[in-house]
Amino acid sequence: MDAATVMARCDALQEFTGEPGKLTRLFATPSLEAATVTVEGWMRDAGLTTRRDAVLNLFGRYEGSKPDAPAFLVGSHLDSVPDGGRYDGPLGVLTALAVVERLAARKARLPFAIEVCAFSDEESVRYGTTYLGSSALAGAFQEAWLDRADRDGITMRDALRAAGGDPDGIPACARDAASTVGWLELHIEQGPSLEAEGLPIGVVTGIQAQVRHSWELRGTAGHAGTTPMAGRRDALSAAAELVLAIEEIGRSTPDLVATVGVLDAEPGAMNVIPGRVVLTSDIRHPDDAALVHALMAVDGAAAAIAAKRGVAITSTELSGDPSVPCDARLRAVLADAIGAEGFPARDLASGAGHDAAALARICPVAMLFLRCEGGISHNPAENVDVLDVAVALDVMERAILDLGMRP
Ligand code: HGY
Ligand code: MN
Ligand code: MN
Repeated sequence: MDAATVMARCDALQEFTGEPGKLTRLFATPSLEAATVTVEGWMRDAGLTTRRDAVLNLFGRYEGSKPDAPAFLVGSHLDSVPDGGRYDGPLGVLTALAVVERLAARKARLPFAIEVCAFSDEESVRYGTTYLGSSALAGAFQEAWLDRADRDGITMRDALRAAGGDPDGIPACARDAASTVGWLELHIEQGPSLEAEGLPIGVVTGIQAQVRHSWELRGTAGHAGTTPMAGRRDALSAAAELVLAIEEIGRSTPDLVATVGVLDAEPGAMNVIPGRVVLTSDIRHPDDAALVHALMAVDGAAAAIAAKRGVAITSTELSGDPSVPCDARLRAVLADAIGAEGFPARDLASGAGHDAAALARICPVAMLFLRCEGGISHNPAENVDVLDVAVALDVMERAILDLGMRP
């Protein structure tokens, strides 16, 4: 399969969305199921043996030279952020499938099987759990996640059942390390470096640490017209101060990024002083200790705002993922493949989280980044060049063949 087909398939998956006119494909929804079924059809057309697991992940297996050989995993995720781009996730799944098709066409006999993985949730939009699909595969799924409710009050357990998953079957999703050779994912860079240097592709050195919290601010609701300004316990004004404090800690701490992406004020009427606010924080740093230090600074800022304003501020950790280094041997194989294709092997750290962070629990992981236009992602303007996708296919095919030859 060539790069143009990969691009056309990314376009085709656009139609599967929960928000007409935008790409919003969330965990355990009809749009995700439709996209997954479509990819499964492409896998079967390519001669792969397919299966689904209890958390709706899809796998397509290409056998190695020996039956029941351990598998090298390649792929990415099919879910998206709200109003997202068409390449974040699907490009990794479809380039993986294209490479396996090429290997099958050349009747490559590898000492390992290859499993193309299409994970059902990496973005964590619906339930706030990072790497849900790959965590189940890595045996790191937390049963408590099943009790989490989405914005409509639907628990993950109920949503999973309704979508054809099996909450009771999740422990059986776990793969053991002995049957897993490694993980390779192609993903758009979601940043400006490769484009700035005129390079189509890069090798990921590692994934930075990230911690996400939900914050609740409780003040006193009141009448906007009759309540004097002095003495108000306005939860939204307190939240505004906390948002700016988090931003300032992000700005003043080298290499730290800090984002408040969601904020809901209650009761949400123009003439009522907000009594309650819930907001989220997403804070990341390449160094685990530096991240812990930054989180302490945020807690300190929250405590000071609470004391000054008489607003109760509490936080709940939603997810915490340590930094993850990519495997040195796999990185070297990828760098050799990029060099053989005539490009310098540029190393890049990943500011974004990826399924590799979960899979590193059971196998060596590696990632390739692909240049993306303007470094734009999590945005419908997300775009890649078909020529770069062609380079990626050649690099991935060469790397997997090389791995098949190396002991
Ligand atoms: O949030 C991230 O870094 C990824 O896009 N899930
Ligand atoms: Mn992604
Ligand atoms: Mn993403």
